[in-house]
Amino acid sequence: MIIDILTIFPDMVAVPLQESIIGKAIERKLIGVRIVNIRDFTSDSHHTTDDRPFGGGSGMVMKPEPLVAAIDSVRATDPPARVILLSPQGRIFTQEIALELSQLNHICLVCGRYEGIDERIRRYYVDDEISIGDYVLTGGELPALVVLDTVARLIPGVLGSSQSIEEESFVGGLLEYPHYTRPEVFKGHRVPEILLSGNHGAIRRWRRQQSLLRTWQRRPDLLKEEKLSSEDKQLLAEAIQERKD
Ligand code: 9D3
Repeated sequence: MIIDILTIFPDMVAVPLQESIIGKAIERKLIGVRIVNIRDFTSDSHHTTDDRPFGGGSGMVMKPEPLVAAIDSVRATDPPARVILLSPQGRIFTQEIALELSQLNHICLVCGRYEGIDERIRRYYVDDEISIGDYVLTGGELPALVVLDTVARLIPGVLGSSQSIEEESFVGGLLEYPHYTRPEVFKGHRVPEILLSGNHGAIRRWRRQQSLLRTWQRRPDLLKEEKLSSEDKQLLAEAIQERKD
């Protein structure tokens, strides 16, 4: 999969991509990431990427010409790309959308800046528009990294193979159970005794119960009655009664 990032702040996205799992995936050519500086597509001596809004008002608008030249430059490369604008007006990004994007061979992430881009670009050059949530950022660069990170880890080989099986169960699934590692006693706080018991059946039940309880407490919107088995319902009822948290 090729992922292009179009931005006027290439330094803002470059370094995070060198690190950790994504850095490894790029090294191993499991994904190809190209950072395209929109400013390289300006033709005036000041390398202008913004201009004042028609009709007046405060703030600036991204000029169409450099943006379109940058989009055309990636459109010219195979395979055909889905051009995605990161914008507060987009559909809210979810794991399901990440799964959808991970099936594509080429995506082009356009990072908006200033008050936004000229509307004609959105209408005639953009295929899809994504927001990462209802809060105000300064531009689309961090959202582009969020989308890239989420999509890349779904590409076969990017994560260890064991994780892919767990993946399916996340979408609309439960929150994780609590994790513990050594030492057994940390500043006087003990690890739950059951995790040291060696009783794997009991441990599996306890973890499932903790997942159910946490989801019920923190994210009741994720708890779909019809998705719970009768054993789940029993475990949850018991946890609620015993305040097992
Ligand atoms: C003062 C400007 N805004 C009125 C509330 C409009 C506005 C324009 C541009 C607000 C933010 C931005 C910059 N943000 C993004 O480009 C952006 C974004 C975001 O702010 N939140 C969540 N997802 C995204 S994706 C791109």
